Amino acid sequence: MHHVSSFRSRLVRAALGALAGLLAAYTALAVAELVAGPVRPSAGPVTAVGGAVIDRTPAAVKDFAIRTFGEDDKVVLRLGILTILAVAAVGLGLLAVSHRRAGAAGVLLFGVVGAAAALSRPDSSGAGDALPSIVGAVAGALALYVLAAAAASVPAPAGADGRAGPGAWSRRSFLTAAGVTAVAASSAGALGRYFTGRQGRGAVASREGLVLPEPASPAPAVPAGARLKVPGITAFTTPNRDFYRVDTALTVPRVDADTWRLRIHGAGVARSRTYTLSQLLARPLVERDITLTCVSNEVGGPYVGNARWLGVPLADLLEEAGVRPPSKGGRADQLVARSVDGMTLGSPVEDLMDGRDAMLAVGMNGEPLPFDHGFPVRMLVPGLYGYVSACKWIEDIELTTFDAYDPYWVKRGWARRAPVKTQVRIDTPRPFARPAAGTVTVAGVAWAQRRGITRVQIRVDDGPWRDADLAARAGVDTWRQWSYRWNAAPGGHDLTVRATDGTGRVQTEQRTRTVPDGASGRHSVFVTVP
Ligand SMILES: Nc1nc2c(c(=O)[nH]1)N[C@H]1C(S)=C(S)[C@@H](COP(=O)(O)O)O[C@H]1N2
Ligand SMILES: [Mo]
Repeated sequence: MHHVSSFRSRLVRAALGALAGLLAAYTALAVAELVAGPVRPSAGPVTAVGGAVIDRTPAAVKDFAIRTFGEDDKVVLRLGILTILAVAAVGLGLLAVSHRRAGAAGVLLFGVVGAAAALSRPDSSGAGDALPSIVGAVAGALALYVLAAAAASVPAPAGADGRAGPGAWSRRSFLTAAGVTAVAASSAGALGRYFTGRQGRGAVASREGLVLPEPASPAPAVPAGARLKVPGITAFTTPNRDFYRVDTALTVPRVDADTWRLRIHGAGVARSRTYTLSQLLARPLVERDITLTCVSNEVGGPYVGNARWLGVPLADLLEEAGVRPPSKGGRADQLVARSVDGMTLGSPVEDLMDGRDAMLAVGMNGEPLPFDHGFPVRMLVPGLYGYVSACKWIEDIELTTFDAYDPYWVKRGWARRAPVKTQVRIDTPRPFARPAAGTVTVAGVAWAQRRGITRVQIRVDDGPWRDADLAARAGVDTWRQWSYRWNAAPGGHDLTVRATDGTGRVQTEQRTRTVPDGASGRHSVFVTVP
């Protein structure tokens, strides 16, 4: 009898301790959110730690995460962090029932980790970024201290060894304290989200109020024959909602276009300049269909899209600023674009000024850039992978050299220079499809930005290479659809494709990984014809 009650009372205390730990963690996060909200939402502990994890992820692991979780990788990361926090919170809660100070100190330690993460982020703006984690942790530690005291003094049933000291709290007092903590923390969290939301609403209003000017140079018409009507083929123009998204932002920056500025400065810039969005929009704009590709795209992968972009020609701005390409004696060979979230991307100045349609894009498929894709302004350079060119939420352009500065991805093992490799993808049939015997239309898209696609060939099993039918050519900077009518005989078959670019070069057979400068090799799909 005696042992059973003592065991039960210990169990109750443990449960209350665990609850105290979880509530303390909840309090810490909510208060941190309240502090971060009005200042800098990305300095909140979960976002900061998640960002710091992303920053430190080696190229290969980052690629693995993107491949495995797709664009849900950030949700997975966030859930992972919250899970670890919950487990730690329960642990600290149990500890705190017997060692109150140690438990509270543990919470403070987590605050230090969060603060360090926030300070280590590339977008950190100084010591203030440590505040959300520190203040949150102090609140969490206090909550744990008080709740653990209440949990520890819940009177044990008669005969148990846990003496209820003078002034001991009853179980009901614990529940009251817990309830008060929960309500206070929820209110803090809600207030924090309100502040964050208010900033976001300003940005949303500025985007909704933005009227894009007509382009001085409209996009050349896409020939009707450039869009094939094959079921399952990738659309020539990717709708914004379907456009792939790759970035390190755990919370998508919501930039207010009315207060946004772009600065251009650095080596060879006669006088540094700052532009508002209205100033950029007052310039002659170009509109172009351009295919954007991510270096993390596996052979046959989904991280490529084609949109109609509206933007300010970048070369004009650079020339006005006095910048010359290295081939004309310019001092800077690298342009480093920096975003509001601290991302840095470096592009060769020579490429930006060689006549291609490098631009500061403001429009995507007829609307202002979606927030996910860089509102209000992003860079876009045909022929270069996104990580060396396509800076979203851009706010600063610095002219420098490749010797002097390594941007974000280069520091993490990716190549300094990365022109897009020739690739072709089979969209239909899907891998392991079971098409009926007879005529099967095999189709997909091929891209080699700046060079264009002149030929796509397909091979069935070990047979000869046969020419696929190419859709009409829309331009060297866009992908090109293709199709092939295959007379499918029963059995298992490997379908392999290869493309030839405008220089006459056939895409290499050699398989490489995405790291450091993009995957090469040929896409093939296995199907079974029943
Ligand atoms: N600010 C910022 N810009 C960025 C990135 C980023 O992480 N942060 N990722 C780059 C990469 S790797 C690619 S492939 C493109 C993707 O652009 P999208 O998300 O609009 O498709 O954005 C580029 N611009
Ligand atoms: Mo990318």
